[in-house]
Amino acid sequence: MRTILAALFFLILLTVPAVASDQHDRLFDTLDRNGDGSLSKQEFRESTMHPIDREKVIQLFPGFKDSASLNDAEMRDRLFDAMDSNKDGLLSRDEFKKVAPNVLIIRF
Ligand SMILES: [Ca+2]
Ligand SMILES: [Ca+2]
Repeated sequence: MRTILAALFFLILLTVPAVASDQHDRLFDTLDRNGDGSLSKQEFRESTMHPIDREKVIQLFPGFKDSASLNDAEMRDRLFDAMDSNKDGLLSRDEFKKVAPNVLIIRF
């Protein structure tokens, strides 16, 4: 019995991140309105149904310590630039999934 419980527990541990990742994929697809596989700044601006968790942003990007006075749209633009690690002006799926789940309040 105990073995079965342990096995179940492991199964749950293995499944949960996969499910979350799948949801983040779907969120990315929802935001990618023109379906070109990357998010433009405009597409990311429209993700306002997922508010920014400012404290988490500051934890991840210390440069945001002075961002308290920014409004939500300005914050989103600046966050976009911070997430765009290869600076090509677009968020790839990887760039998005690396940061967005930590800094956006995502309600599925
Ligand atoms: Ca797009
Ligand atoms: Ca990029």
